[in-house]
Amino acid sequence: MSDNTPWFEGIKFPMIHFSPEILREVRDKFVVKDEDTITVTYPKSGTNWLIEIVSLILSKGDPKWVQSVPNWDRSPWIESTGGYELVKGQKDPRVYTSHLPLHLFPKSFFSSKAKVMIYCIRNPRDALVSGYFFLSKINVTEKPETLQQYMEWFLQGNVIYGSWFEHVRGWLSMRDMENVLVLSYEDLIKDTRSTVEKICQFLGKKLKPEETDLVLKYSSFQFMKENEMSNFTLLPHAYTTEGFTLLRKGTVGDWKNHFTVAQAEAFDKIYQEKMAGYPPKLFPWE
Ligand code: PPS
Repeated sequence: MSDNTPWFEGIKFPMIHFSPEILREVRDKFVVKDEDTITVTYPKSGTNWLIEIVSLILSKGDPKWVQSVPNWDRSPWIESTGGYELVKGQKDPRVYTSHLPLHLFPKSFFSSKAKVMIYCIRNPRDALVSGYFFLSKINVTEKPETLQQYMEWFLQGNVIYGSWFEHVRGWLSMRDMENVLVLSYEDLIKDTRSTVEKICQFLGKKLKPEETDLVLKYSSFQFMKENEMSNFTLLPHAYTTEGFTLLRKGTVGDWKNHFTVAQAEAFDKIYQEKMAGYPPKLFPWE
């Protein structure tokens, strides 16, 4: 399976819908426009939740859009072959998504201040556990056989989209820019309303309290889990295996149910080394 894996600039990508040619074109030729709204995350950090929230903010809480159009069409992944075509065909203002690390992101983004980007981080331990269960049941890259094996790959950056540490370090270097809003999955869970209000303010959208209520209702874990436009059940069956689910648990700290003490210690050691120098309060996890 790994033989079909597309690699670009030393980073591994999913086997389906990705090619080095498109990745190069996206980085070098795609023109980000001032009106674009872009959601960027390392995989398994709340991407689809944010897509749902942004979609619902744009429709002022009206669920028609999120209940009739798949999330990957509402906010396509720019770096995928299909997503790239969709984004190029979108009417302004465009809304799209990316998991790209900073150095592979469209270069044109960096030449203007007017675009808006939301970058969402998540405790890498939870992103790891989420990724382990997800990738064990989807045929897009090598399937990990055990959590230990996936942890080794994750810590080496030998996973799709590369190292969590490099991704987060790269994008956090943009955190003081006015056009970049850094959020966390943990804050979204802890105080969803305040975080949604923060996003509205950042996007310059004024919602009435009852419209915000609707955003919260239709982007909730339960509604998303049941919405086939948002829960990935529309993926072709050939891509997935029994038990596959995007909305698995939706909680903070699930890693504690899966890491052994030795794994937690080994992870911590590498985390401390790789994330040295950041103010501890920047991250809403220990
Ligand atoms: S992907 O495949 O990389 O795009 O996945 P991504 O959407 O980034 O992350 C999937 C995890 O986000 C959780 N999720 C939610 N949590 C709470 N509320 C809502 N509404 C929600 N939507 C998605 C999802 O359950 C995955 O986390 P885990 O820990 O696996 O449950």
